[in-house]
Amino acid sequence: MILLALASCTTPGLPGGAAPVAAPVDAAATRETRALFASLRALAPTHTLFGHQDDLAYGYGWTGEPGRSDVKSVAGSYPAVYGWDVGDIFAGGKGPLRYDAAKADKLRKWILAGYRRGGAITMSWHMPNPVAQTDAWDVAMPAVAAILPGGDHHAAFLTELDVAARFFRSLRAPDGSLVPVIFRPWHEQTGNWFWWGAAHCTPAQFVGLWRMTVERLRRDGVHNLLYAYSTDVFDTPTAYLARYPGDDVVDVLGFDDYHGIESRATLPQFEQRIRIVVALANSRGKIAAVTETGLQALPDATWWTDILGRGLDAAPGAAWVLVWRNANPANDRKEHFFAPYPGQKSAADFVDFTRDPRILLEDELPDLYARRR
Ligand code: BMA
Repeated sequence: MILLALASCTTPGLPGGAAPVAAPVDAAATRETRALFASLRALAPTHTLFGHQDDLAYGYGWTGEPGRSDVKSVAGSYPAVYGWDVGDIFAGGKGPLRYDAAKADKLRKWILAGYRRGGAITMSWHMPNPVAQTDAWDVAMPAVAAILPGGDHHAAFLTELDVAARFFRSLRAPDGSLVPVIFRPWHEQTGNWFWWGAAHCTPAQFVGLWRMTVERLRRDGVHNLLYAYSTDVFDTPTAYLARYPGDDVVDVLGFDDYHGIESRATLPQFEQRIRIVVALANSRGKIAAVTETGLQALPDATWWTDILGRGLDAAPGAAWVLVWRNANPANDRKEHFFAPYPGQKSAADFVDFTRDPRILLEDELPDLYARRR
């Protein structure tokens, strides 16, 4: 049983400066959202929550089976963090974003299920290129300038944010509380594969995009979000912060890293990055996290303890680590999975990894939302 001393959640003073305020950036954040922020800050020095993208929706060899989860099938518990994508409230296919009530309803149910069991929810957004109306990877058509104030697509873009806002506001649990969501928009912006990536807008435009997003969601009455800044790989604190939108609009300092975590040979890169992010987060009163990682198809039987566990050890302080989704090869990409399934060669090592007292699955979580207080 882990007891959280939420009151002691302050940060040591910065040398020569004032201690950063450790609270969500949204002064009107809901009670549960504030509690989640405080809980993750309190846990992070000693515990890392384990997360998995799309965990409840499908897995290796199955789709849409209520209650099923590859993480649970292997390790006996659901993950502590559930990753989802805002894109899943829209109909698939090219063209303008079309809200799909049935898809949104499914997603809402999975989100509520995880929240009711005590898990944390994080959402990325692979938003299709809003000018080309294609997909998030369409970098041929410049889009950021067009959606900023004064751009041709500004008004249409705000309307799309409003749809996301309505979805966030609809995440109401039976106890009346709104599910806090760690929102991770415009992720991997240090890379060039998304239309919001480094080669496709200036740092000032990126910061403008971020701030416009936060302001619009607030204007829309959304107060159940923590905002996660989530780069791809980087080498220095300066590179990490190159497009940082500001301490007043970011709660979580995260990074996505599929490269440094590949093997013993690359691990020093991951270790360097986690040290940088944990130090920056602590000095700013923020939460540090490994917002995406994984080894596709897990060909290394001891990857969990030998590589990921070792990497996390380099700098204790990541509040969570999330691995990417387990595509069902029957109807999706082949061998595109990042958590083991029963019988997979790294399954036993995954169990060892999750048994480490520092790594938390859902059944080991304290009350993240201060429900009993
Ligand atoms: C990628 C892959 C794709 C997927 C996308 C958004 O990394 O997993 O198959 O469509 O993320 O979820």
